[in-house]
Amino acid sequence: MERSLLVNAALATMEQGAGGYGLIESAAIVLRDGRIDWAGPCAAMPADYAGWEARDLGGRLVTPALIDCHTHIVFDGNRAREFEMRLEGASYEEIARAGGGIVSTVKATRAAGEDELLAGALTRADALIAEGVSTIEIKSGYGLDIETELKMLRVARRIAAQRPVRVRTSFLGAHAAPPEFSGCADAYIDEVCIPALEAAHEAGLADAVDGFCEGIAFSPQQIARVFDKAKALGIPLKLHAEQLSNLGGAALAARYGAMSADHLEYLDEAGVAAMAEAGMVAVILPGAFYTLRETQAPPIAMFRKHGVPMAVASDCNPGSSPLASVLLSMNMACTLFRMTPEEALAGATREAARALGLDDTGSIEAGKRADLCVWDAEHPAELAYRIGFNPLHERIFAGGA
Ligand code: DI6
Ligand code: FE
Repeated sequence: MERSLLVNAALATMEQGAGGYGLIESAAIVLRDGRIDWAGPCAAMPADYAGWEARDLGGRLVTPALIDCHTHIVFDGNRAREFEMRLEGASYEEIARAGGGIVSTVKATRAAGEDELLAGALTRADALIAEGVSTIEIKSGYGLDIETELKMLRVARRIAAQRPVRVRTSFLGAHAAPPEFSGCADAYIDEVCIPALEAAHEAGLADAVDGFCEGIAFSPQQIARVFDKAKALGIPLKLHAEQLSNLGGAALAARYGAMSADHLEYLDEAGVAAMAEAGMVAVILPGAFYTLRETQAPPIAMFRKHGVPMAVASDCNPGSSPLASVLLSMNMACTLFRMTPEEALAGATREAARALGLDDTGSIEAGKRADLCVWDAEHPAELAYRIGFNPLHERIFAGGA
């Protein structure tokens, strides 16, 4: 039996309903076989644990480990030239329509060997792990042919075999129409996307299905066809929606019972209400908003009003969010969108877990996985407040180092 007793910690349990951060001063946490056995004030610790050897955390802050619930970290190449073009005045959409954007990453990703792709993805996974991330959601969507979509998902799975981190995959075949299907998005959905989804499911490579519902990508009708197939296969859904315009993507996702809709800058109140009704999570991605110098912020006040939980993630990708930091995403969510540091931390822990359909992580509670961060910080607001500092003292993954 693997067990440990951590004492003299300041906990931010982030437990639902505990109120705020769920702060517990002078706390102890008992870890057993990769799970949290007990957490609470040292003074209230059950006598059964009293004989255990204790490790003193010196009063440090302990939170649930961070969860990055929206990334595209498996890709090859980079898009620095597009960054320059945008600075010279071109828009993200113009670059995409001229054959740059997602399609340029598709070319590089198709050409890369599996080991090469893995090596690149590991550098980004390592950056996330170094700041306390325990679970990373990773999307396909830079293959856009059956073989390369599967290759990306296999690489995503290999990350979890090579590093102490949990990976959840999302099949994102409906990310863009590849050049060979330019102007024939419907044929791409039928001939590539749906067969690739079936193959990914067959190989156990798709924990969820995602899509990009946008003028430069797919219409709600096209996304609905992918969702129909995913539903038939019993795979949970997510959707990139209302990032650059309002096509009713979030409402479509709500009708299909999706776990989350992501981005959402252009969402209106009817869409927020539809998400609330369906019990969805709004995944807030400030890295893309910042990189594209967008001006319309997602409707944070309306999410609060309608009780839609908000997650925060990096959207790490080579085009719209070349950002491998959840801490900076949290800071941006506060500074750019006026989320509170408490919402930002909940968004990168409890609500991120919810956006992935995981009920065994994201808060410090008996029975949850022992995925924790020990920070050189006194108060949890410090995590969103600093820029470019990494206060992580120690990451505990499944009870171990
Ligand atoms: N929205 C995004 O922000 C990323 N994908 C998406 O659907 C961007 C992908 C890229 O530009 O490579
Ligand atoms: Fe994305």
